[in-house]
Amino acid sequence: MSVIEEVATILDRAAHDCHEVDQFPAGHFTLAQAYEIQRASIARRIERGERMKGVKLGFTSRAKMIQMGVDSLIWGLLTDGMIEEDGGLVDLARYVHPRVEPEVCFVTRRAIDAPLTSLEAVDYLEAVAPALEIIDSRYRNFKFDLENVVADNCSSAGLVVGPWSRRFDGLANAGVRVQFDGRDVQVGTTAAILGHPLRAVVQASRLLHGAGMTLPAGSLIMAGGATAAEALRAAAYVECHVGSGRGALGRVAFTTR
Ligand code: OOG
Ligand code: MG
Repeated sequence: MSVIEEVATILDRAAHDCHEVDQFPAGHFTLAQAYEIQRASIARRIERGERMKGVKLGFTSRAKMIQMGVDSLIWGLLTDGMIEEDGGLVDLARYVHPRVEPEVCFVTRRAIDAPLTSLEAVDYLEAVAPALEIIDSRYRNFKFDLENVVADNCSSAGLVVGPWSRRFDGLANAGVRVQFDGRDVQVGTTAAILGHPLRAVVQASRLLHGAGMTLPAGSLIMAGGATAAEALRAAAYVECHVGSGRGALGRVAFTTR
């Protein structure tokens, strides 16, 4: 078996059965192979009936880079099997050691098949929403280096998307607040995401182009965590507000059990 298939099988099984595995030793695979492993593990999910839903970016904010000790932009693939309902109940038994982070999610209006500029990006988008990403590294103690986290599909596990709107103007420097049971656990701003969350769309378009992939219309693009991630615990009401006042993007929430 190739290293791609070997690692993809181990990581897919860990995600599917909710157990931790050791990081692979440095040099076990290259960064380019890590992206191949990511695709091979997604292929297994597709074989089980899941559908491609879009892409996510990782380490688009300093807060995330510092928390995890990785300072390169990364990207992963999203499937419908990862979607949790806004306002719903999230069963932590589906996860290994989940954390939550505040994000902004876009849905595309046109297929993205070429690198876009910031000016063009909005034309390709249908809507934007406040979102919460539930990340869940399959590696022991949530510890990894760049190659390992990419192979593990950038810790992708769950996502909760709030109400869609076309308030792209309100995105530049909107306050971001994550609360557990009404108490702030993380606060930040959307400006922490590459200076402006629309830059995440630009970056996604470049990365997709580099990988020879087209993102179909109707796909999600998760822009990356604006603050450090927070460990989830059972029986918590988790809420995220993005923006305030009339231009606010709104809120998204779930309860854990
Ligand atoms: C890797 C995923 C990073 C983000 O938004 O920066 C990510 C991790 O932190 O486990 O999703
Ligand atoms: Mg994220």
